[in-house]
Amino acid sequence: MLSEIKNSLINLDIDKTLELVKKAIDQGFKPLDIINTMAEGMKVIGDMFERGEYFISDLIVASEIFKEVMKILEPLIMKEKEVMKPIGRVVIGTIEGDIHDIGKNLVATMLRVNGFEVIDLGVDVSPQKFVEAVKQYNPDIVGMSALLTSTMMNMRKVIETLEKEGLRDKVKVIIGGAPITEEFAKRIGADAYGENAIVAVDICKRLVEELKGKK
Ligand code: B12
Repeated sequence: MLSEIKNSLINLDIDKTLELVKKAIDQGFKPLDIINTMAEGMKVIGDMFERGEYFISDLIVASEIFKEVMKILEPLIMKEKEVMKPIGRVVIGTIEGDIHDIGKNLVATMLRVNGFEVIDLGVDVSPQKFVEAVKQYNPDIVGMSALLTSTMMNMRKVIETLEKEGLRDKVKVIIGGAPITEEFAKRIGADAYGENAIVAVDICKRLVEELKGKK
């Protein structure tokens, strides 16, 4: 069933993908497993784009399908959310020059489900906008997403701007996105790298604890 979902996404067949996702839910498949399958499919589509087998218009269709599927899955995931005092506050956004938001949205959803308050600044977020949000919302964590090798260096600019404004010690910084690595995170002075939305939750919990320890 999951491989059928992946294939119908790769074939850019929206009707079939939505039908299969609904069927999978009825059959008891976990929303998170469906999301992981969809993410694998997106990777294949990206590779096909790189090989010239798919065009930008195909990527747009694929992301629309992903978003439609998330409209079905998100309420199911949110239902599992426990009512509790927020564990911490996260300001998140896709870095300047970059409009990819599927992964960033997934991270925001998983954090919310797990008790974080999330302020989502959207896409193409400038260093100044990140800094203004830190001043306005006083978050524990700043999360940044980048999908392009040409934009990932803008993450360093955000960290530098936070330093200049004297805000760097007040927040923890976590970064992620397909081209990002642990090594890159260290190099630009981020506190953590999260490979996917699931591990991001545990890392953010740890970062909040570390921040509390400092206060
Ligand atoms: C869909 C897509 C698009 C869509 C985006 C729609 C949208 N609303 O997001 C559209 C069509 C708009 C698009 C445009 C472009 N794209 Co594009 N796109 C993709 C594609 C196929 C999938 C991305 C995706 O959604 N993946 C699914 C999600 C779930 O995975 P994810 O984003 O990696 O996120 C997970 C983790 O990385 C992590 N994560 C992500 N963010 C964060 C943040 C934090 C804090 C943490 C902890 C974790 C985390 O957790 C997520 C969930 O587990 C990728 C291929 C790929 N392999 O990534 C190319 C890809 C990223 N795109 C690429 C390119 C080149 C472009 C364009 C420049 C094309 C063009 N010529 O115009 C433009 C750029 C526009 C811009 N300025 O941003 C290249 C980048 C190459 C490079 N090395 O830089 C890729 C890799 C395709 C390829 N193989 O060539 N694209």
